Amino acid sequence: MEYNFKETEKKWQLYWQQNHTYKTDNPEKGKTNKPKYYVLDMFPYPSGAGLHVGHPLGYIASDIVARYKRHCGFNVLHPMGYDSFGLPAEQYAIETGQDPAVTTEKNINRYREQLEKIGFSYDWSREIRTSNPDYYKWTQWIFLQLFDSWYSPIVNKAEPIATLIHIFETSGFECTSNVLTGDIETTLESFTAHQWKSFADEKKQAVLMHFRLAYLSETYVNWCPALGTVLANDEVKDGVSERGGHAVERKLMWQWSLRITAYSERLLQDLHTIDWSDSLKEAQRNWIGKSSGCSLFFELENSAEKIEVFTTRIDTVFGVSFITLAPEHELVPMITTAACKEEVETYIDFAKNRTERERMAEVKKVTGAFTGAYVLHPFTKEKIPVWIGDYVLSGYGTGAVMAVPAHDSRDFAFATQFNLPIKMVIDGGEKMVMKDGTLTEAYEDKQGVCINSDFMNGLHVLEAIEKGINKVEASNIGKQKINYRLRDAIFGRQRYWGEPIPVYYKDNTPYTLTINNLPLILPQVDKYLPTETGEPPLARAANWNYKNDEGTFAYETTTMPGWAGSSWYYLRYMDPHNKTAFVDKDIADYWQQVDLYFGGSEHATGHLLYVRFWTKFLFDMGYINFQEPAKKLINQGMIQGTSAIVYRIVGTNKFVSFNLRDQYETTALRVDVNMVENSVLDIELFKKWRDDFAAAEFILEKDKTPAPDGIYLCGHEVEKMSKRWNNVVNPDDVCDKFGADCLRMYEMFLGPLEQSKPWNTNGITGVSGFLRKLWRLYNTQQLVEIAPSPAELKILHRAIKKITEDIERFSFNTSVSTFMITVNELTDIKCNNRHVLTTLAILISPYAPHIAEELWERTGNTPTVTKAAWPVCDEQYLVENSFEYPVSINGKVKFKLNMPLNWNQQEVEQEVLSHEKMKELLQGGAPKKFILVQGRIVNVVI
Ligand code: ANZ
Repeated sequence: MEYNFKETEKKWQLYWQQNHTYKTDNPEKGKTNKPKYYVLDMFPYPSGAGLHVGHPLGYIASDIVARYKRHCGFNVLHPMGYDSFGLPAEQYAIETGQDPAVTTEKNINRYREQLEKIGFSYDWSREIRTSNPDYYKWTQWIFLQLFDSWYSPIVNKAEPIATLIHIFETSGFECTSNVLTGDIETTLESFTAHQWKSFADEKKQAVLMHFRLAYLSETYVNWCPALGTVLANDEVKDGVSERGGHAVERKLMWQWSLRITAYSERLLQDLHTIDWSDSLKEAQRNWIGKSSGCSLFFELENSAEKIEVFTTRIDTVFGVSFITLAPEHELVPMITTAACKEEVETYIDFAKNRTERERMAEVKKVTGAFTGAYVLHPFTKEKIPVWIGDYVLSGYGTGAVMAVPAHDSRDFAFATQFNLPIKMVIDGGEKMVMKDGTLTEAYEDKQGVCINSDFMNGLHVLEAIEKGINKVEASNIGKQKINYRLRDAIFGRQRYWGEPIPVYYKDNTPYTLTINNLPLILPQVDKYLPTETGEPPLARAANWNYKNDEGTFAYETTTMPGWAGSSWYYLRYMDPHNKTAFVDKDIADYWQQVDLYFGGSEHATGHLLYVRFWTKFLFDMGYINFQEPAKKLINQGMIQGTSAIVYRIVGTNKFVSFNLRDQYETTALRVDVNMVENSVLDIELFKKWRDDFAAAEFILEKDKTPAPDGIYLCGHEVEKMSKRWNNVVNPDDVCDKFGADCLRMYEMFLGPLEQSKPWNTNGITGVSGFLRKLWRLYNTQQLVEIAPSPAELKILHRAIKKITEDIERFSFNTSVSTFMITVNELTDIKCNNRHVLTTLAILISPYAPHIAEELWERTGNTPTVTKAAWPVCDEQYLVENSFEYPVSINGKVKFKLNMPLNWNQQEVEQEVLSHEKMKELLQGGAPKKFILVQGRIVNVVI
């Protein structure tokens, strides 16, 4: 009887569903509970396209670990859900007028169906959807907590805003001290406790806004007119929106932001505590971008104002030949002289439409304008011109640089462009690129000694930096400073399909709702577009207002960004139906961090930074007792598509096969990969694929089978799996054709999990053949209930050892080969031992759970194999108990003979001398001496 995967897979999927096999229990109070293990996949955004074979790669790996850990006796949390708010659903809504809630639901159903087919062991009773009001009630609640908190530099953690109010009430605020502001830049003026108490509520709220972790402020944002929304820095790639590739410009707008920058240092330091890949940690480190240096004030000529710069290279201060301000710098309008006004304004206009990234990336295109103003050098008192240039970013440091063209390449390019002086102050010896005694490019190395630098002359760069900072502080012209590149996270989107921000406005002052008013349900609107006056779509909602005793107030109309719901979802899975808290504290104490998190590395500076930030905040507030969301993280590689290519002879409807294509002038065309098997095109399907190919003709490879007509061979290209390239392979189709177990094993077999690799179905038949062979091993002979033979035990325990080690180190591809070898060896020795085959069923169950259940049942066990204890390797069976001795005569090896290692001299001698070959060699003579070196050699002296 052949293996019928269709029947088997259906049978067990139904069984699991009906018996709630994968339901995970929360700990019971007062009981000793099983140890826990939390394994999580990044939840998908349910797009209209459904899953392709690349998506399940990580899900299969995590499922193997989840199943394995259950076998090992852990209480395993392995949930799945949907990140269901977001732009694509909304774009679709705009195009078709359909409610995104409806299309999202439809997409989710399709995802669920696809996931179920692959036999994942998710506890579906814990499913969450970020767009579900029961869920986003708590996303909104976390927003309220952020709004009601500030980051206290005194205790170095977030605290309720009430503690700050208390400080204001008792001691007021001193703007020159950073006791309360820490690293936060603020324009807030000092006030006394007495003044604070006299402030109107509106004023108090405005002051507190400078401290709240969720705050409203007027900031420059990446505005994408085509999408009608603000985008986060990580959603802008190469100056255009990551989604859709639309132009992005800078715009000053009132925005909600989250003060992630308060956590910069902790986000950086705690990277040491987690087991994430080095490249991912490096990406976060760079994104946070810590740099230490100092601030320095330059006094303006003929003015009481000063320009403050941030520099990491105070050692070069005597090389400053101009100052560059960001075009947005607040002093620009004030200092620009009448003569320069027009040029400066034109330039500001030009710079406005360029994103930060463009500005940083375009080193070659140097632009700027002279303000007409001068500052005085703090040490030499020399007059130095002030320019504006958009290579200086307004949001970084102080938005102003002291330009040292000899030692900074951006300043060098600027000086060259505008003919400004270049003064060398570091002697880097031969490493400097010179022509006629002048530099041809900036010498940027932090190596060399100071020259032309007054009190720093002769010092090495690093010594000079230290001495320079000391001098600056002693002279009261600046101070030591640490800067982070990380920006606060903009939290409002001018879009419909997101969580409403639970805020209403009274006289332009925002007030938050209380928990009793949550969730603030996303209202229905007539269109998913901005209003005629440019307000976000929520402004269209009829009768959508906040009402209390004082009156009726308008709600905030922006919604939360796509990353809000995913910043805490791992906590909700622990306690998904809790109506009174986002997660019960005891339950969170039990499950703790995610032990193993699988997901793509593209989330390095988005989701993975935000989820760390929210975790730290919730920890600070005492809601959870851990500071990092995931102990270990694995980035699975991408599965690329293998596109299939046919070659059309130019000007005809004739297609030439791959090996013959050089004889013609052709154009390449990507065909649907589902019409191609082992590179051979199914011509009939191709003709039906598109009307214009119905009458297509073919030049075939005649020498290839099947004769006599030959075959059409396609060419291949490895590229992203996408509808655009016709190379999408759907997991449902693979399941229908080969079965889910085969898909699972094959995806693992493709290669190391972390590597990207092309999907190539050529090898899948091998895995499918293996499963059939496995089936036959259990189904050709009557199973026997006797003690296993040493040979059987050896094969079995070797497999136990190898598979256990493989899973422990996430090397899933090597396990698949081990299974193949094991099944071959057991087949060779005609194993029909019930004990051995029962154990093998457990071993394979994480990888191929359906067939494993069936084999487990057929070996006389009661379901389900998923609950069976993981077998333990007994090393004694692996010990070699026989040896293939080289048998020599007078030191020359004559033949080999396999003998048990525990035989004594007499037994060995008897066996060797009675062997046919030996008798032949001795020709009746008796040996003079018989030498045995145990486990090594036998030598017969004649
Ligand atoms: C003088 C100098 C001389 C600098 C020199 C560098 C080399 P990181 O390490 O990235 O923090 N800078 C400061 N603020 C800036 C802004 N808003 N936009 C663009 N550039 C800015 O870089 C710090 C250095 O970047 C600072 O040190 C400043 O240039 C520049 F030989 O000051 B430096």
